Amino acid sequence: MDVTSAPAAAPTLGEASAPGRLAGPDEGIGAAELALAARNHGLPLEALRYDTTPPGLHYVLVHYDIPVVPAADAGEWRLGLGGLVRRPLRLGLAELRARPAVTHRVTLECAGNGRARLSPRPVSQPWLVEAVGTADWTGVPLAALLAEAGPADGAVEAVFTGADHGVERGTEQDYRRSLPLGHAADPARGVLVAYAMNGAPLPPQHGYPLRLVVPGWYGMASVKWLRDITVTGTPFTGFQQAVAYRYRQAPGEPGDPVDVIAPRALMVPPGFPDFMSRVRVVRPGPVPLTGRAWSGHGPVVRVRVSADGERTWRDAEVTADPGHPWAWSAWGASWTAAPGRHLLTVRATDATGRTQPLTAPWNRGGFGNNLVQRVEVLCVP
Ligand SMILES: Nc1nc2c(c(=O)[nH]1)N[C@H]1C(S)=C(S)[C@@H](COP(=O)(O)O)O[C@H]1N2
Ligand SMILES: [Mo]
Repeated sequence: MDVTSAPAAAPTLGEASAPGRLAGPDEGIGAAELALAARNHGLPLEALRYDTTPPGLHYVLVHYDIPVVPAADAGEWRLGLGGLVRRPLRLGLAELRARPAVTHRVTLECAGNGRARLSPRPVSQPWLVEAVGTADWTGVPLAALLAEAGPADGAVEAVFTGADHGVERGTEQDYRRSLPLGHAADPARGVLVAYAMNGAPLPPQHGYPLRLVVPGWYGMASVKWLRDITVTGTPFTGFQQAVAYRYRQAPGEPGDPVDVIAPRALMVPPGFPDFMSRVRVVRPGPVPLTGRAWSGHGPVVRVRVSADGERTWRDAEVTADPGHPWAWSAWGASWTAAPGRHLLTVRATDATGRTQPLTAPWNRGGFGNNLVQRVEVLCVP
């Protein structure tokens, strides 16, 4: 008798896979969320000082495992571009590098940024506000590759497949997302097939050896470890497009797609922190307030700061760099601290008039929560 034979009911992937859920009223961050938070790190807010984020300080979000691609094997990597095209392509890194290269400075932000502050809290990667970073991404314009391949009649989307594989809410999958062809093939949208970050090969966690970078859209669109682009005649309905990354109030709704980044300003926390509470300590007198602000809808035209719990506001100076339309802008304001407890708030408004809300916008996935940032400061003589 074979004692190792399977029991009557074979296990299903669903058993390995946690359903999407909301935390209970008093439920703190649990071990599963901690496990995600320990893998996927944010930008330490003091690193907002850098125009471009050093790679180790840029936020990281990975749904499954980081594929291990030794540099010695990267020469074997092939990017396929097929489907509804007249001339399918299969390109190695050397062939991509031989094409005209462009560099775009792009601010990436995770759509789940702000999720951990929601109530009830969607149980997932528990970002506070730090899921952001800005880098100089170098590669080949996606529009140029698509023009080379020549989309055939009836082509509507380009679907991007990463080399990472996992299971999510019971669905086994390669990480995959799409863009409308009109977006993907438009050189003005700046979508890149990137092989370098800040002038060096992509680090493993950011997609080595190849990734997509979609300026102005939340990070989920920028598929890492890119191995395949398929042009299709129907809109993509895969998990990361039609199930995840939708703005929904209730589970059954189709929801609206999560796409363009909503405006947000963040400040470099002033003074110095308490180790555990992270409360900021400053001395009485002038305290410079600085930070960054961005929006995928257009340039940030106004940043306002309040130092009195949002009773009064004043304008910060915003310095946009017209040479980098997809990167965050710097802002600065001065504040004179007096002994006592203070609440600092910062709020961005973009050229379309979109502004950050004073109460958190809630949805089931915890996406796009661009609530104003509030920083508690203790001023001690
Ligand atoms: N292949 C693949 N691409 C991916 C992901 C992933 O899990 N697998 N995560 C996406 C998400 S949700 C975000 S926010 C960004 C994060 O990019 P970064 O880690 O380089 O900051 O990558 C996106 N691209
Ligand atoms: Mo994300």
